[in-house]
Amino acid sequence: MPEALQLLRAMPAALFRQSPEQLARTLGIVQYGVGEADADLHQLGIPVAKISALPLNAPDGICEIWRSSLPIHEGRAGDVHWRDDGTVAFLTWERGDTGEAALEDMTDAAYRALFAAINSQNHHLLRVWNYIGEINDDSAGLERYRQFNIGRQQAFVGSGRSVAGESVPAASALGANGSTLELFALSSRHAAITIENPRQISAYRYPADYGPRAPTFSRASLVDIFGATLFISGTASIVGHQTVHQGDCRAQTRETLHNIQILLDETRLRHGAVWTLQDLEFKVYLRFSSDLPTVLEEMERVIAGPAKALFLQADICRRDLLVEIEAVGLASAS
Ligand code: 3EB
Repeated sequence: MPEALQLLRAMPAALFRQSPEQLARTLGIVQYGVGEADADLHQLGIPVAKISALPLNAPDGICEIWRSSLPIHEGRAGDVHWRDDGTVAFLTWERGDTGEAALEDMTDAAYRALFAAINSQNHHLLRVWNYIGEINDDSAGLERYRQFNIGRQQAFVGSGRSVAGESVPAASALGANGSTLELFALSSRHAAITIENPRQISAYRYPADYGPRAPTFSRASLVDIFGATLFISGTASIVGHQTVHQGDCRAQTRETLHNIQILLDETRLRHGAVWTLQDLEFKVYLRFSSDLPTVLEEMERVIAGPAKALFLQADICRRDLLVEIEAVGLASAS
């Protein structure tokens, strides 16, 4: 009986102590921060996404490990490296030296490569994580997050994909160091159901105030990976399309968790899949690491207990956002 998809966290050094059997069942690794094990991790032959967002309280870096219980196949196409267990795949875009390429073109190329890899497996795109160097900086008169949105939407359209509604993946888009783009994703043999938040305008319908092309992501995606599995997009203190509680990190955290609770309510009411805030695996991005105690306190209060969470320092795509929270609801292993 195959078990559900697993998500583990470990120090980079611990990855070398995995048994061959554990390595053989590892779909992909995400390494946050920079640590001594950096170069070596690639020797494991597993797709590794190196994300420069800094983990708080983990000076040596921290890794996320996506693990399966089924035999795994490995693949490469262009700059995309993936591992697939027949139901779900972890994919990374591994273009190292992107030199002087404009962000819009780099994003377009990355997404086209991702789509080509996914199409070759007859998979559906479930969830994308995007980390954009200097995300809030302007160049050529346009904020880099907005340039990214142009390139992303262009790749969807150019690849014959819809930029609104059911097939749009869940996503996060955060800042990173340098001028590059770091990207990893999950895809599946099964199509996902997308979930929108009735308190928020769908991001793919945001007005032009937020850039010439709307962001192409859904608020959450729900898919059957040996049990219902929920991917909640990066969620922020946004109501309608507007940021609320500017300058107040505690209130932004509360509003964000409320938005996540609404997504859980929608998931339960429309699709009968039940998670509580206590069940979720969170990833929390803080613009200022000094806000950590405030965010921790507010999360514990709202969640009524300790959250399973990884905290990272990263810039957030709107300058007025201080915190963004994403989550995964895993299927309970039976
Ligand atoms: C928001 O709700 C906050 O561009 O892929 C959250 C998740 C955000 C994903 C993306 C952006 C993205 O608009 C920002």
